[in-house]
Amino acid sequence: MQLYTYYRSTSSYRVRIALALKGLAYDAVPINLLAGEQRQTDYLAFAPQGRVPALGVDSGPVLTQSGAILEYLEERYPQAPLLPAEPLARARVRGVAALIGCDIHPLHNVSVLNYLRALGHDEGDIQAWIATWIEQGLAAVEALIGDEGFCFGPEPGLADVYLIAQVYAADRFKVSLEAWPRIQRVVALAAAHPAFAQAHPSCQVDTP
Ligand SMILES: N[C@@H](CCC(=O)N[C@@H](CS)C(=O)NCC(=O)O)C(=O)O
Repeated sequence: MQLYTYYRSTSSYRVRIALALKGLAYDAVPINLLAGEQRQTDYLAFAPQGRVPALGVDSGPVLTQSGAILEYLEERYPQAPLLPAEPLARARVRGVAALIGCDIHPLHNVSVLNYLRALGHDEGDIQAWIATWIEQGLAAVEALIGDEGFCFGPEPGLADVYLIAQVYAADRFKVSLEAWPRIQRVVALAAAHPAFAQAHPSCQVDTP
Protein backbone atom coordinates (compact mmCIF):
# COMPACT_ATOMS: atom_id res chain seq x y z
CA MET A 1 0.00 0.00 0.00
CA GLN A 2 1.04 3.59 -0.58
CA LEU A 3 -0.13 6.27 1.83
CA TYR A 4 -0.17 9.81 0.45
CA THR A 5 0.42 11.72 3.63
CA TYR A 6 1.63 14.94 5.21
CA TYR A 7 3.38 14.56 8.53
CA ARG A 8 1.19 16.97 10.53
CA SER A 9 -2.09 16.41 8.70
CA THR A 10 -4.69 15.31 11.23
CA SER A 11 -6.49 13.00 8.84
CA SER A 12 -3.25 11.41 7.55
CA TYR A 13 -2.22 10.82 11.16
CA ARG A 14 -5.48 8.90 11.76
CA VAL A 15 -4.71 6.49 8.95
CA ARG A 16 -1.09 6.07 10.05
CA ILE A 17 -2.27 5.12 13.55
CA ALA A 18 -4.71 2.53 12.18
CA LEU A 19 -2.07 1.03 9.89
CA ALA A 20 0.33 0.78 12.82
CA LEU A 21 -2.28 -0.71 15.16
CA LYS A 22 -3.03 -3.38 12.58
CA GLY A 23 0.66 -3.99 11.90
CA LEU A 24 0.34 -3.16 8.19
CA ALA A 25 3.37 -2.10 6.14
CA TYR A 26 3.06 0.72 3.61
CA ASP A 27 5.14 3.15 1.61
CA ALA A 28 4.69 6.75 2.68
CA VAL A 29 4.41 9.20 -0.22
CA PRO A 30 4.79 12.71 1.20
CA ILE A 31 2.51 15.43 -0.16
CA ASN A 32 3.72 18.81 1.05
CA LEU A 33 0.58 20.83 1.76
CA LEU A 34 2.49 24.05 2.41
CA ALA A 35 4.11 23.76 -1.03
CA GLY A 36 0.70 23.09 -2.63
CA GLU A 37 1.58 19.59 -3.83
CA GLN A 38 -2.02 18.50 -3.14
CA ARG A 39 -3.08 20.69 -6.06
CA GLN A 40 -0.64 19.26 -8.62
CA THR A 41 -2.27 17.69 -11.65
CA ASP A 42 -0.86 14.21 -11.11
CA TYR A 43 -2.17 14.12 -7.53
CA LEU A 44 -5.57 15.54 -8.50
CA ALA A 45 -5.90 12.78 -11.10
CA PHE A 46 -6.64 10.28 -8.33
CA ALA A 47 -7.49 12.60 -5.41
CA PRO A 48 -9.58 15.30 -7.10
CA GLN A 49 -10.46 17.09 -3.86
CA GLY A 50 -6.79 17.95 -3.44
CA ARG A 51 -6.45 16.71 0.11
CA VAL A 52 -4.56 14.06 2.03
CA PRO A 53 -4.69 11.26 2.93
CA ALA A 54 -5.11 8.93 -0.02
CA LEU A 55 -4.33 5.23 0.02
CA GLY A 56 -3.11 3.24 -2.96
CA VAL A 57 -4.00 -0.41 -2.67
CA ASP A 58 -2.60 -3.33 -4.64
CA SER A 59 -5.58 -3.59 -6.91
CA GLY A 60 -8.31 -1.05 -7.54
CA PRO A 61 -8.58 2.71 -7.34
CA VAL A 62 -6.71 4.97 -4.94
CA LEU A 63 -8.92 5.52 -1.89
CA THR A 64 -9.63 8.96 -0.45
CA GLN A 65 -11.24 10.29 2.76
CA SER A 66 -9.72 9.01 5.99
CA GLY A 67 -13.08 7.71 7.24
CA ALA A 68 -13.54 5.54 4.16
CA ILE A 69 -9.91 4.40 4.30
CA LEU A 70 -10.25 3.43 7.96
CA GLU A 71 -13.44 1.46 7.24
CA TYR A 72 -11.66 -0.27 4.32
CA LEU A 73 -8.71 -1.22 6.52
CA GLU A 74 -11.07 -2.53 9.20
CA GLU A 75 -12.98 -4.69 6.72
CA ARG A 76 -9.97 -5.91 4.74
CA TYR A 77 -7.66 -6.44 7.75
CA PRO A 78 -9.86 -7.37 10.71
CA GLN A 79 -6.94 -8.10 13.04
CA ALA A 80 -6.59 -5.66 15.95
CA PRO A 81 -10.19 -4.50 15.40
CA LEU A 82 -10.91 -0.79 15.56
CA LEU A 83 -14.59 -1.37 16.27
CA PRO A 84 -16.27 -3.54 18.90
CA ALA A 85 -18.49 -6.40 17.75
CA GLU A 86 -21.77 -5.29 19.28
CA PRO A 87 -23.86 -2.86 17.16
CA LEU A 88 -24.70 -0.37 19.92
CA ALA A 89 -21.06 -0.26 21.06
CA ARG A 90 -19.96 0.23 17.44
CA ALA A 91 -22.36 3.15 17.08
CA ARG A 92 -20.98 4.84 20.20
CA VAL A 93 -17.41 4.56 18.91
CA ARG A 94 -18.44 5.84 15.48
CA GLY A 95 -20.26 8.73 17.18
CA VAL A 96 -17.03 10.02 18.71
CA ALA A 97 -15.17 9.49 15.44
CA ALA A 98 -17.83 11.45 13.55
CA LEU A 99 -17.88 14.23 16.11
CA ILE A 100 -14.16 14.77 15.60
CA GLY A 101 -14.03 14.01 11.88
CA CYS A 102 -17.13 15.99 10.88
CA ASP A 103 -17.60 18.68 13.52
CA ILE A 104 -14.09 19.67 14.68
CA HIS A 105 -11.40 18.94 12.14
CA PRO A 106 -13.05 20.40 8.98
CA LEU A 107 -13.31 23.78 10.69
CA HIS A 108 -9.54 24.15 11.08
CA ASN A 109 -8.46 22.64 7.79
CA VAL A 110 -5.85 24.80 6.04
CA SER A 111 -8.12 25.77 3.13
CA VAL A 112 -10.90 26.88 5.52
CA LEU A 113 -8.44 28.98 7.53
CA ASN A 114 -7.01 30.50 4.36
CA TYR A 115 -10.52 31.42 3.23
CA LEU A 116 -11.14 33.21 6.54
CA ARG A 117 -7.87 35.07 5.99
CA ALA A 118 -8.96 35.98 2.46
CA LEU A 119 -12.17 37.42 3.93
CA GLY A 120 -10.02 39.76 6.00
CA HIS A 121 -9.80 38.00 9.36
CA ASP A 122 -6.58 38.50 11.29
CA GLU A 123 -4.60 35.82 13.14
CA GLY A 124 -6.37 36.70 16.42
CA ASP A 125 -9.74 35.90 14.81
CA ILE A 126 -8.32 32.71 13.33
CA GLN A 127 -6.98 31.52 16.67
CA ALA A 128 -10.32 32.27 18.38
CA TRP A 129 -12.17 30.41 15.61
CA ILE A 130 -9.96 27.33 15.91
CA ALA A 131 -10.04 27.28 19.73
CA THR A 132 -13.84 27.65 19.81
CA TRP A 133 -14.52 24.60 17.68
CA ILE A 134 -11.81 22.41 19.20
CA GLU A 135 -12.89 23.29 22.76
CA GLN A 136 -16.60 22.71 22.11
CA GLY A 137 -15.91 19.42 20.36
CA LEU A 138 -13.41 18.01 22.84
CA ALA A 139 -15.68 18.96 25.77
CA ALA A 140 -18.33 16.73 24.19
CA VAL A 141 -15.80 13.94 23.58
CA GLU A 142 -14.82 14.13 27.25
CA ALA A 143 -18.46 13.54 28.20
CA LEU A 144 -18.87 10.63 25.80
CA ILE A 145 -15.81 8.48 26.50
CA GLY A 146 -15.30 6.03 29.37
CA ASP A 147 -13.63 6.31 32.77
CA GLU A 148 -10.89 3.75 32.25
CA GLY A 149 -8.39 2.69 29.61
CA PHE A 150 -8.58 4.08 26.10
CA CYS A 151 -11.76 5.85 24.94
CA PHE A 152 -13.90 2.74 25.12
CA GLY A 153 -11.93 0.09 26.94
CA PRO A 154 -8.54 -1.50 27.44
CA GLU A 155 -7.57 -1.67 23.76
CA PRO A 156 -7.26 1.31 21.41
CA GLY A 157 -9.89 1.64 18.68
CA LEU A 158 -11.39 4.00 16.14
CA ALA A 159 -12.31 6.70 18.67
CA ASP A 160 -8.70 6.76 19.90
CA VAL A 161 -7.41 6.99 16.33
CA TYR A 162 -9.48 10.15 15.82
CA LEU A 163 -8.90 11.58 19.27
CA ILE A 164 -5.12 11.28 19.36
CA ALA A 165 -4.77 12.91 15.94
CA GLN A 166 -7.14 15.69 17.00
CA VAL A 167 -5.25 16.26 20.27
CA TYR A 168 -2.06 16.77 18.27
CA ALA A 169 -3.85 19.51 16.34
CA ALA A 170 -5.19 21.01 19.58
CA ASP A 171 -1.65 21.18 20.89
CA ARG A 172 -0.40 22.78 17.66
CA PHE A 173 -3.09 25.41 17.99
CA LYS A 174 -2.31 25.93 21.71
CA VAL A 175 -5.62 24.61 23.03
CA SER A 176 -5.11 23.26 26.55
CA LEU A 177 -6.41 19.82 27.56
CA GLU A 178 -6.45 20.78 31.23
CA ALA A 179 -10.24 20.68 31.58
CA TRP A 180 -10.55 17.13 30.25
CA PRO A 181 -9.07 14.42 32.55
CA ARG A 182 -10.45 11.49 30.55
CA ILE A 183 -8.87 12.79 27.37
CA GLN A 184 -5.60 13.36 29.25
CA ARG A 185 -5.72 9.73 30.42
CA VAL A 186 -6.16 8.45 26.86
CA VAL A 187 -3.34 10.70 25.64
CA ALA A 188 -1.01 9.27 28.32
CA LEU A 189 -1.89 5.69 27.37
CA ALA A 190 -1.34 6.41 23.67
CA ALA A 191 2.00 8.05 24.38
CA ALA A 192 3.20 4.76 25.82
CA HIS A 193 1.83 2.63 22.96
CA PRO A 194 4.27 1.73 20.14
CA ALA A 195 1.70 2.04 17.31
CA PHE A 196 0.84 5.60 18.28
CA ALA A 197 4.54 6.42 18.61
CA GLN A 198 5.26 5.02 15.14
CA ALA A 199 2.48 7.11 13.58
CA HIS A 200 3.39 10.35 15.36
CA PRO A 201 4.06 13.43 13.18
CA SER A 202 7.50 13.84 14.75
CA CYS A 203 8.90 10.69 13.12
CA GLN A 204 7.60 10.65 9.54
CA VAL A 205 9.65 10.61 6.33
CA ASP A 206 8.64 14.22 5.65
CA THR A 207 9.03 15.56 9.20
CA PRO A 208 11.24 18.66 8.84
N1 LIG B 1 -12.53 14.64 5.41
C1 LIG B 1 -11.20 14.49 4.89
C2 LIG B 1 -10.38 15.69 5.26
C3 LIG B 1 -9.06 15.72 4.53
C4 LIG B 1 -8.35 17.01 4.79
O1 LIG B 1 -8.97 18.04 5.06
N2 LIG B 1 -7.03 16.95 4.70
C5 LIG B 1 -6.24 18.15 4.93
C6 LIG B 1 -5.07 17.85 5.82
S1 LIG B 1 -5.58 17.25 7.41
C7 LIG B 1 -5.72 18.65 3.59
O2 LIG B 1 -5.26 17.85 2.79
N3 LIG B 1 -5.77 19.95 3.38
C8 LIG B 1 -5.22 20.53 2.20
C9 LIG B 1 -5.96 21.73 1.72
O3 LIG B 1 -6.98 22.09 2.33
O4 LIG B 1 -5.49 22.32 0.75
C10 LIG B 1 -10.57 13.20 5.43
O5 LIG B 1 -10.94 12.80 6.53
O6 LIG B 1 -9.72 12.61 4.75
